[in-house]
Amino acid sequence: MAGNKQQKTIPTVYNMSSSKAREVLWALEELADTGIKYNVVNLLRRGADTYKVLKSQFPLGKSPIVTLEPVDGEPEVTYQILPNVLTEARLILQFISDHYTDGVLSQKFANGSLVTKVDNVVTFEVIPTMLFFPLRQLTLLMVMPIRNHFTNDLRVIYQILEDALSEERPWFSGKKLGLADFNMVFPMDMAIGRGYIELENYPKLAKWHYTVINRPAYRRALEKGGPYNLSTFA
Ligand SMILES: N[C@@H](CCC(=O)N[C@@H](CS)C(=O)NCC(=O)O)C(=O)O
Repeated sequence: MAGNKQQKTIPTVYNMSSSKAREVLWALEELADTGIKYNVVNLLRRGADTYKVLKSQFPLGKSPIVTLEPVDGEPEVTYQILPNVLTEARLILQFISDHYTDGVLSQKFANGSLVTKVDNVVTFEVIPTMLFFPLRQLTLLMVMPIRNHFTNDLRVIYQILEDALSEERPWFSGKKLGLADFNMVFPMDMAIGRGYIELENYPKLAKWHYTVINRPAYRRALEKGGPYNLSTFA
């Protein structure tokens, strides 16, 4: 991400383990080299107080949530619904781009389709695990065709993503890393982590993901945010 702006607020990221909040930590770590400061509150998905803490910041109680602390005692600003509180990963990333970087990062590719389909597959996989014999086995038989239907649907999306990348435009944001890339990482981490993609069929997508997960800022975000396991959701 390009440049730095004078930082007027210090964000605190409420980061639940194995959640989309990691995208936000990655973006902030990319900016840490330009002097941007932030705090992180780590919460375990299955922690006793996790949802209480999240809901104390925003009633929906979903991760990520970001609160903003003015640097020079400026008055609170309502960007969304509550003063100095941000929610929704995509909007948080947009705020980071608008407020902590020089240039407005363009959002050339929406992750909406991918994240929705991946979530559908996860939902149908998780339902049987919440039941006991014999319902678990019966439900498994019922939901597997639906799960497979969504997995097949994903192939079209992967191909669109594959075709969007090239030597000249190695990032979803274009020539340079940007918002679209931060938005894409969680659903791609999930698709790869849960085995919903045959990466060998999508070499450009595979290279994009490999490049992302080997960036020092992404690695720092993994260290700072604690557990990030999208197959067990620890
Ligand atoms: N649309 C929200 C979704 C946030 C969301 O669903 N977060 C998940 C983790 S990735 C969560 O908090 N799940 C806990 C739950 O649903 O109880 C966003 O993009 O930030």
